[in-house]
Amino acid sequence: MPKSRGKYRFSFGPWNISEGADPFGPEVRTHVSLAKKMRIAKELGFDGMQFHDDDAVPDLDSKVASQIAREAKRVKKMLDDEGLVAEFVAPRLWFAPETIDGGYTNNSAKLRQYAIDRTKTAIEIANYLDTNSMVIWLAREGTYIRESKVARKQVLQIRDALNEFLNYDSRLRILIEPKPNEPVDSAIISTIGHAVGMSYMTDDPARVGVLLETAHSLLAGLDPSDDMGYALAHDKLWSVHLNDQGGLKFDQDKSFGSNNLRVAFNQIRVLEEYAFGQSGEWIGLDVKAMRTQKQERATKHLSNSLQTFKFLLDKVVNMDQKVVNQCIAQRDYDELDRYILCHLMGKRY
Ligand code: XUL
Ligand code: MN
Repeated sequence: MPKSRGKYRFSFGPWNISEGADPFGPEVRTHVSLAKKMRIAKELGFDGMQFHDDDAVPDLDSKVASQIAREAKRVKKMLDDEGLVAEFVAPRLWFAPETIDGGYTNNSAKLRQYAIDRTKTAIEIANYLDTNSMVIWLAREGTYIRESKVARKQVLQIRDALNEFLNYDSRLRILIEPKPNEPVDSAIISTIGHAVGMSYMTDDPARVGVLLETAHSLLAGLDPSDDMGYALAHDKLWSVHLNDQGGLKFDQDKSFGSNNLRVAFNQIRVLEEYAFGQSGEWIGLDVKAMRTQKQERATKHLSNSLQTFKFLLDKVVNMDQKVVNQCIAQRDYDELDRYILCHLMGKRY
């Protein structure tokens, strides 16, 4: 039986076990402590946790450096005790009043400085958690109305901010997570192509890569496996947020493979061809429980996604490459289509 070429390690963030609030209704489940989330991660077979800066140190903006250091070190100890590691820290640049109109691209110089300072604090927290990876989701870097900002300037402001972080910490690696919209109407770094392009604009492109989220590619009308292939061709796909999405709606963060198994299969096919994970890349699952899910069963989105990944990896590894090659040689892609569907459905071909 062929063996998998990839080396897969799995992670999720504390926000992936949530209370179920949405824009139209309040929380429907009670808060689960960080310690309990770590225990759940370990029990479900995950290897690491992802953090927003204030997941690790709540109410960050009201604390002084020594207090931040103390609390971050406590989280590192909790991780150690569970046998988990931190994959990355991401600055939460979309919540504070200072970031209402953007972080690095805010029209106010004082508020842009807030975003820079906050990010430097996130880098410090990453160091305390013993990771040199920082994910930047550019949540509010875009526009609600075009005339409020100048797109070219925004791109350069983001480049300048990234350079400042690269110079601030010589070990830092930055992973840009693009998303085309939500919360803003139109994001300035909206796709993987934009993010890869941005990495080459920085002072040290070797330390700037990307994180691809399935739903974000789908929201841009793109195929996530092709987007992965693009980033992999640049050796810049350093992490993924696997999930799923039912078309051009709000960002749904559905369980991996739950909407379109074949699209999920192809993502793993592309990762496997690259031997993803051999250089330490992670598989993150950025999935949400349905709001209808009861408290005691609100981790199934995580275990389901992990199970689906493993089942589909088995499908990828056991795909009959001879049949595929034959169909390609004969340019009989309708036959290839039939083979793939039979394979996915477990039917005799
Ligand atoms: C937003 C999103 C974030 C990032 C981390 O859509 O995916 O959770 O993954 O900041
Ligand atoms: Mn994400």
